[in-house]
Amino acid sequence: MRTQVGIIGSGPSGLLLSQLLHLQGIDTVVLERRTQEYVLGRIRAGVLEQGAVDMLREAKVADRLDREGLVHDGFDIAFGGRRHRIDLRKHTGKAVTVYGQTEITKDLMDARAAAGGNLVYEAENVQIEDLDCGTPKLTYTKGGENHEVVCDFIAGCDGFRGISRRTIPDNILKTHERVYPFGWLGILADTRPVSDELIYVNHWRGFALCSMRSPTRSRYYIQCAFDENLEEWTDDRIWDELRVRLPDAAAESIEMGPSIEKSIAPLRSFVAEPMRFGRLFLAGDAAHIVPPTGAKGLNLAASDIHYLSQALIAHYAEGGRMDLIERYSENCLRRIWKAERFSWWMTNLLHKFPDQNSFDQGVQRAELDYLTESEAAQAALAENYVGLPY
Ligand code: RFL
Ligand code: PHB
Repeated sequence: MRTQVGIIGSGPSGLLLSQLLHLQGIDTVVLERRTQEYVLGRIRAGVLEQGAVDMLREAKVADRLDREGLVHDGFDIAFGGRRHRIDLRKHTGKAVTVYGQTEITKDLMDARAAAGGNLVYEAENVQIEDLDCGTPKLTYTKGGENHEVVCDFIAGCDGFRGISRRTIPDNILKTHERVYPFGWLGILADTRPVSDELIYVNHWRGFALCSMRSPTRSRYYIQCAFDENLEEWTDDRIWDELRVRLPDAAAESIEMGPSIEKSIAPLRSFVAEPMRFGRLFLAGDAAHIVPPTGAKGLNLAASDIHYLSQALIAHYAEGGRMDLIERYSENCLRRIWKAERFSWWMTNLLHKFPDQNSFDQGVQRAELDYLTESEAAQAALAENYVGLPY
């Protein structure tokens, strides 16, 4: 098989890239190692910056998002039993949109299928070959048969555990990492969300987050040990622990119900650079991870794809133009490091750290107090939360 851009991974990064390139007449093949059902079953992000919404509109996959997405002008931070609102609209003139990653993935998959896009699920043992020549190759196995795709470029959109990043030689790739000593236990339930807006909670027993997917579907998280055993968390135990951490009025009014999904996610900050090695590009979680506290992971994937699609479109439309391709890594990383800083800061602000002493607790409390008293501090938080410019 021959294509212009070979894409590994059918998460939001890979699908969005494939769709944007398709709209400009550029041919892609997407190789995904899982089944379509598996990819659609993963419950992940929920909060979109305006930049990500604009990208989905540009990709012509935003009809349902525009109908069903919930526009949020603010969110609450709770500590010491009280809630404090951060007014995103007042401080930035912008808002965020709550719309599940699962829905975005579905909308993109439907659009690719309607356009006859070449998406191969259950592609096993995907390998990148001949990266040092002008036409690199993707090889894979499916149904016991070997296949190969000859490409002009390869986009590694295969997430944190994919193979693309590992293809870049050790003496070229630099990685930077922080692993946090806790995880998030998430529960999804068909119950009315406890609040119209998100509530991020700092509590002495650990962080909690009240989020949602729709007016009838709630998503809640509680901080847990990083090696927590999910089996030990019955629904009742999760609801009890969540209610202990919420301010009283929220704890009393929360609607509980059976979970339709439960999972534990570790928290990590990670950056790999450079994000290009010859004709191979890394995008999204393949290149960087943020702890979910700032809701930046999917949004960073969207901004990477903005830079990558622009570079590839300019290359094909303008006689092999290379400057945007050469600046891809640098352009992405400037924005990525700012989102890394913000996510790390928000994680430190809101979580209980096992080795925190009374001094650390005092500083954390002072930072929370400062945030509620200072318009400037709220404006800085709001500016980062709605998303820095591309
Ligand atoms: P994905 O979504 O991981 O997709 C990668 C795809 O590549 C496939 N793959 C391979 N395919 C072929 N061959 C191989 N060798 C392969 N190896 C892997 C995988 O099967 C998969 O389908 O990466 P992508 O596209 O870069 O998208 C990134 C986002 O998924 C991620 O950043 C967000 O989900 C992070 N995130 C959040 N981001 C936000 O912007 N806002 C949020 O509110 C938010 N909340 C979250 C989150 C992530 C969470 N978890 C579980 C990590 C909440 C949670 C709990
Ligand atoms: C979610 O709804 O899954 C969500 C919302 C905000 C975050 C992280 C996750 O910061």
